[in-house]
Amino acid sequence: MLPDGVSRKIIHCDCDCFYAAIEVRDDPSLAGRPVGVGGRPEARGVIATCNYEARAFGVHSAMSTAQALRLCPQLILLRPRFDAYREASRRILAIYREFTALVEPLSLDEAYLDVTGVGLCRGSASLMAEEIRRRIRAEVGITASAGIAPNKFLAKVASDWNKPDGQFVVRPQEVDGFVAALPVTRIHGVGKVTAEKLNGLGVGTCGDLRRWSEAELGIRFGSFGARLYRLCRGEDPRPVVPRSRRKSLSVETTYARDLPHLDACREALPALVGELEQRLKRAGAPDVEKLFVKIRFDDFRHTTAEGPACGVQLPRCLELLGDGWRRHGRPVRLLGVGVRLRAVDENAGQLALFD
Ligand code: DCP
Ligand code: MG
Repeated sequence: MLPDGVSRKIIHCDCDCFYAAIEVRDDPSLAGRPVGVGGRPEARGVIATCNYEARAFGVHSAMSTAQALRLCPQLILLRPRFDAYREASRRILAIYREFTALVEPLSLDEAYLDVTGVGLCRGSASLMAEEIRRRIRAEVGITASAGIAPNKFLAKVASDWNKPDGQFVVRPQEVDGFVAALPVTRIHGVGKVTAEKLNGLGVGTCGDLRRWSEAELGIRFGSFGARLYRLCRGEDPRPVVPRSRRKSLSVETTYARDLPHLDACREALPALVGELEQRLKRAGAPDVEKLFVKIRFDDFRHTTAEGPACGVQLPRCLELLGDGWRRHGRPVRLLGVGVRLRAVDENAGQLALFD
């Protein structure tokens, strides 16, 4: 713990149009032209990311490639090269770690750094961020943006402020004013549904949100309510947790209505599997060793059915679902599907898989 009155210094670093930037770096003839990285339109592919030239046409991550090509017919569409992205990610992480051991990667191109008490750059987190970005440009050949703030929430918001190739600092004495004007949609976890709900309550900014008591927010938003209460005041106590290699990755859903039988579970599975595939792609398509399906029944008993696999295949997931479901054979509250990842030797230069 820090003594009272001393605030933390958190940097959130996020590379600009990461996959696309690596592609343009490796083929300079692409510079200045709209580039998208993603799957084929015929195969119902989606855009993983695109450069800012393509964004000017309205193309964005997670859009179907077919739609992207309608918006921007001259889009240069490239297959992802995950090896190149992982390699760049590793070099970027090594740069971060020269500044602090407290590095928490969020994905291949994004990380939190806690630089509280670090003496480099005269102890200035802003100068450290400048230096980190300069080195990423010089040593990796792409640009990154950074946010500097007293906590993770604000650092992440700030890194978007002057994107691309920029940075923004929220000083402790500026937090209050900065957050008051912030639209609630900037809060991670406030998606479309929550935003609409808040809008219905007359809440557009974090300042508006402060009119609600913690108890009222709890009633309306469950456990997220307490977090909202703190975030709209610019408070986020989460520490930066240095993470080692990710060992598993999963997605799950609690259903508003219990799934009454196995067939209903089978119907619900493809959506989860699709989501898992997306998450894996974002994590750099790591090597899958095992698949698992997690089931929580209406009586809160739960079970996990697991088996070897070399990728995410729906038929295999359905098999595991059947195995798991038969253990209790009751209505289901929650389904999850996930993978265990193959351990790779960090020193062999194959790591860099984080979420
Ligand atoms: N990614 C993906 N699918 C998504 C979002 C992202 O495959 N729906 C991949 C491609 C991105 C990388 O993850 O290059 C990093 O994601 P970001 O959200 O940081 O997006 P970018 O770095 O591409 O763009 P920005 O400049 O907005 O950070
Ligand atoms: Mg990025």
